[in-house]
Amino acid sequence: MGHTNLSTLSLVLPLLFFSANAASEAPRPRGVGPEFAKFYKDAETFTCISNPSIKIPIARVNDDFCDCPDGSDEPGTSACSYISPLSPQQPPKVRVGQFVETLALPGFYCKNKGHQPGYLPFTNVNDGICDYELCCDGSDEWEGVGGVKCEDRCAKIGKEWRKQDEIRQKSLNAANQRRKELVTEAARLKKEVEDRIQTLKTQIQGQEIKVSDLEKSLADIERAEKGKVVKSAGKGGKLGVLSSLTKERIDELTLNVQRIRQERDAARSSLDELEGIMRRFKEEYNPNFNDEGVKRAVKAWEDFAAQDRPAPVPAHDRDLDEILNPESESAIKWDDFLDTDESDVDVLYQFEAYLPEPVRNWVDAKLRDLRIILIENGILADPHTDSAESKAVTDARSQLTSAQAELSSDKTELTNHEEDLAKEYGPDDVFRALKGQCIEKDSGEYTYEFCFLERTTQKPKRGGGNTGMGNFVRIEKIVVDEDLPADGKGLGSGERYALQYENGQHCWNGPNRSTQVVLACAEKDEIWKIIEQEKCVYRMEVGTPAVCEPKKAAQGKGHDEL
Ligand code: MAN
Repeated sequence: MGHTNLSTLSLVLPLLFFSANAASEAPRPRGVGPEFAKFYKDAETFTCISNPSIKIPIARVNDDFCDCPDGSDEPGTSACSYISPLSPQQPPKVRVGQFVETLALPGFYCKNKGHQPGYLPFTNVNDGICDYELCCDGSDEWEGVGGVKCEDRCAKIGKEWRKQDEIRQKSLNAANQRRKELVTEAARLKKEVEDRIQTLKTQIQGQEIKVSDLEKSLADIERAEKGKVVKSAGKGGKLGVLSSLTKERIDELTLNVQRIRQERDAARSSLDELEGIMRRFKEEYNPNFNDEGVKRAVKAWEDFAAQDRPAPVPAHDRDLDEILNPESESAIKWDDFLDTDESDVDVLYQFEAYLPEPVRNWVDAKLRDLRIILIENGILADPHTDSAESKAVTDARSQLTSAQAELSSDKTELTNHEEDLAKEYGPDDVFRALKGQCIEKDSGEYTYEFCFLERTTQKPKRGGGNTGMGNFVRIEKIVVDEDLPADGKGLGSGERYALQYENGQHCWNGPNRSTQVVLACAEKDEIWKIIEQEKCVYRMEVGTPAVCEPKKAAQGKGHDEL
């Protein structure tokens, strides 16, 4: 009994409780249930229940002849059994304009003392068969048709039924208890999601502020960096460029002066040598030879020597020595200009150093701002345009990037949780507690697996890959009408929850596999049956406490409608 479809089984016996005042009422005609007694009170006349205009003498009640169109004058015989039975589940089919009468009574009332009273279809009254299932007291065969005599078996049947009912009730209670636990667990899981959403929302608020602070901080650092001067020659402001160019030019000129001085010294020594030669020539030649060429040469030399030419000034040479000596006092200290952290503007505004500290700070800040404005407006060169990003900027950027990544991952998680909260999780959200839980059953060549709200799978027993039979898409409510098997492991009749799984593995020459999982109340999660309704379209029948309905089950033992 442990795995019985409990809510359905509780409706198997169409039994009624005795009404509290049944014993005090006057005796009723045969086959009349206590709730219809009031229609049979008049000692003279009977009024057809559904057709009050038709009245008959009381003697024609149960005279085995059908007088009333609703059969209410024959509660204890089968005389009116040809009339459509009163069935709340299957109302009579009525064609437009056609009046089809239905029975006013649910059937022949069996008192079934010692067990539960019940109604038997009128066709079964006096048909020569003891219908112990519905009429354990045998009162349906009161006429003894064909000599049949039905003993009263209610004591035995009632005892057995009560025993079974106790087991059933225990199982039902256990199922309901399990369902309660599932609902509690589902609520806890839902609360967890809600709490996480709250945490994420607060976290996201904080992260948004953090990101905007870091964005601002990065912009500030980038801006401040623009105000700094680059050390390398030629890249700074205009003064830096000028210094660099000047140094190059002066180095070049110095080299040339050195070279020209060497050439001058060489020329000077050649001239001295030639003058010496000429002097000796003049002193040593013989004027008596009267050589015209020699005379002309001596004359030219005398003229040359007589010319007034400036003598070298030693002071000029000293000046040149000074200029060419990089170690001299007056040499320019290029490193002071080129190898400095200070910007052009800093250099220009060294006067700050003479100011009192607060004023100096103020002036410094203003000057930095001014420099930034000048850079941003293209008046001063931006020293950083073609240099690598500074560590401060890189660090600020990486902090910003990781804060942005955190924010975006939290936002994604929040969206997922919010979508989850909006999802359908069945009555009392109960399936939330079962999501992802799987059960299996062997059937034919395969083991079938069903996972709540996730997927269904076909696993070949003789090896090979699994086949996806669909992924969960939605919860549906469907009406089923099936005979309940003796062990109760089936759907029975009524509204049932069904989980629809679609888009499984594609079926060769067919659709993508899909599964409808129909659920009915049971004490434990269990696959009862798997059918391939058409090629690659499957149906599973599954028992689970998740779909038990405590209220209905507690009323349990009768037709709800009576
Ligand atoms: C496999 C199984 C069957 C299905 C066929 C269709 O054998 O999935 O259930 O009918 O493929 O080719």
